[in-house]
Amino acid sequence: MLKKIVVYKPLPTDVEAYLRDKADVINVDPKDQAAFTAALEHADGAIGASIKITPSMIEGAKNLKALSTISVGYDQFDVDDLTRRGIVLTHTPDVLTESTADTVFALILASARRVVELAEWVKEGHWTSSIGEACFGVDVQGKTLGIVGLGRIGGAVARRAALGFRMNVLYTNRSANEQAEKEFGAKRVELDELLAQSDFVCLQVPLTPQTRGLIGANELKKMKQSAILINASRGPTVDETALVEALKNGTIRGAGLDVFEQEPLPAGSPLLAMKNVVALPHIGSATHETRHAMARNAAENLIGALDGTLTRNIVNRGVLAR
Ligand code: 8YV
Repeated sequence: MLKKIVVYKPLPTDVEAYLRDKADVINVDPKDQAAFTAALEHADGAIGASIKITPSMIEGAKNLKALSTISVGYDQFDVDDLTRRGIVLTHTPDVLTESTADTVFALILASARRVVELAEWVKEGHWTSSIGEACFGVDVQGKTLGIVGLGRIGGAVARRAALGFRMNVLYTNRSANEQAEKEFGAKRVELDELLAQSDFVCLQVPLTPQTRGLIGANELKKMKQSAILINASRGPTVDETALVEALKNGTIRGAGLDVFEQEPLPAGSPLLAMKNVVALPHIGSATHETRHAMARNAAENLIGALDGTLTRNIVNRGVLAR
């Protein structure tokens, strides 16, 4: 009998066709939580993204064997609970590394050179004579970039920084990244030293209980007054209230943000009114090519997990040992 798969995010046509060829596919809109939970009750697997899946939502899902998230981050899941239930969780690292590193660099350049602010200024008709100091930004090349969390994406950011922009790279990580040290001259330091020395502080950590609120008022105070904070990881790694204060008081120069405590960013957020903030709508991996590759990868992960042939992209390998 064909396996039943719940699809809770629209998929590219060819990816959906691939799944339909191998399984019974049911599409649901996860905003209708009752319908979503009911569909999961009969499912062997599910694929989607950007929705929290709680233990109570899968309590009745007795056949569920695999969940496939179309993302590298898996903070939407209670991984230990899934492991206890014998449900494999798969994700999509690697395919999004380069486009996400591009987004990080776009934020670095846009914040330093005030690209968004000045482009708006031109469109509003203010460019009436040759620009002066009031429109100047700060250099990126040759500066110090501090990367908090040097994994796959952090490594791709370090490569752009060192080889493309001749930046000095500092980093923190649970373990040393020998490749980045050798190839990009990256230097592993304590967080305090990274904060004190970097011109750009870039967060590249997953959201875990340990990284929630990692950058708060104390950490922002340790940064240079001329420094810029870049976050394209997860919003809650930064205490947003403390960040707003720091940006208002000139504790730091600016911020380039792709992620927020609450997404979409509420219309009343003070960040929206700040000239020294570049705010993007969580576009880290959002290119046609990468989003397609992620969907394809996630679909293959799901089929592989359901037929027991998957060997990579598994978040909770512990399930396989059971
Ligand atoms: C999106 C991401 O959140 O991969 C991640 O962890 O943050 C993103 O690419 C989204 O889930 C993509 O569908």
